[in-house]
Amino acid sequence: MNESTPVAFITGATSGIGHACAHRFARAGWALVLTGRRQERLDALQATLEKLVPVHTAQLDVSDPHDVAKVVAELPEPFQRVHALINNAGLALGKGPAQTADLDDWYRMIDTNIKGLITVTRHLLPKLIAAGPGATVINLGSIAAHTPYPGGHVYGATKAFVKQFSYNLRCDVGPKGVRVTDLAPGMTASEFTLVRMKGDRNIADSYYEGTQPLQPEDIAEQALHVASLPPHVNITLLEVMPLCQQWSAPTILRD
Ligand code: NDP
Ligand code: 8X3
Repeated sequence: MNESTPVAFITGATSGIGHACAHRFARAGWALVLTGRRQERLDALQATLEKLVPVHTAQLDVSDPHDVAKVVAELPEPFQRVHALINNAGLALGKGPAQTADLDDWYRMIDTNIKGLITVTRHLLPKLIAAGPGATVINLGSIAAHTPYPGGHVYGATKAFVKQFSYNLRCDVGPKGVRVTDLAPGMTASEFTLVRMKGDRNIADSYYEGTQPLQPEDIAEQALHVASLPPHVNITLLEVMPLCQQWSAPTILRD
């Protein structure tokens, strides 16, 4: 692998936005570290994308700190110069009211969207700083970070964390040449709703009916753009919504 080939480390590359980022960055010539829990999907990605660029895959549950430490420590030498970290692994679980929510769902969202994201970030920061200037951390936020909705409770709160963490992180690593972006999509057609609705395909499919949601490729295009800008340009927050969606207006709450 050429010394100057940039490396992108993507979490949650097995589906949706992470999967689209893997394809888009490969087409742009980036070498890839692709991670996720589903090994068979990592294998399929490797078989396809290795035809274009060097690819290293690692099964990784971001909520397991030991797993994260091991995967980063065992990165093969050419993949250690990480120029872009795409902190994409994340999920929502449940959309019922807070008072009946499953606490285990809440803990899993926090363990994945917050604890997982900060753990991966902390382990990779020295490598990003070494690869800079112009290295980039792209954290997948959401419009849910600032738009409350019924059933949004902990999911929206985890994404508010992602936004503030991104801003604070930039204060520390910016002077070291590392950019940080909160990439915040609205409704994007992926496995997100299927996961949120615990595998209920009828609800998941009907969610997008009669709408034109963003596609994961739309967000991947933005991620590549953010990571490819001149090193002195830092997109701090990039919110992207489908034209059919809007932030909710204040509404009357009724029991
Ligand atoms: P998908 O469900 O399609 O993909 C989620 C990815 O995250 C999968 O690859 C999954 O891989 C991975 N993942 C989940 N939990 C873990 C874990 N514990 N460890 C490692 N990987 C994990 O959803 P999206 O592509 O839509 O979601 C990607 C990101 O975008 C998330 O952070 C989400 O919150 C955010 N987002 C999504 C929006 C949408 O409308 N879809 C809108 C705004 C933000 P595997 O199961 O193999 O581990
Ligand atoms: C996902 C977007 O609006 O479904 O982050 O919460 S939303």
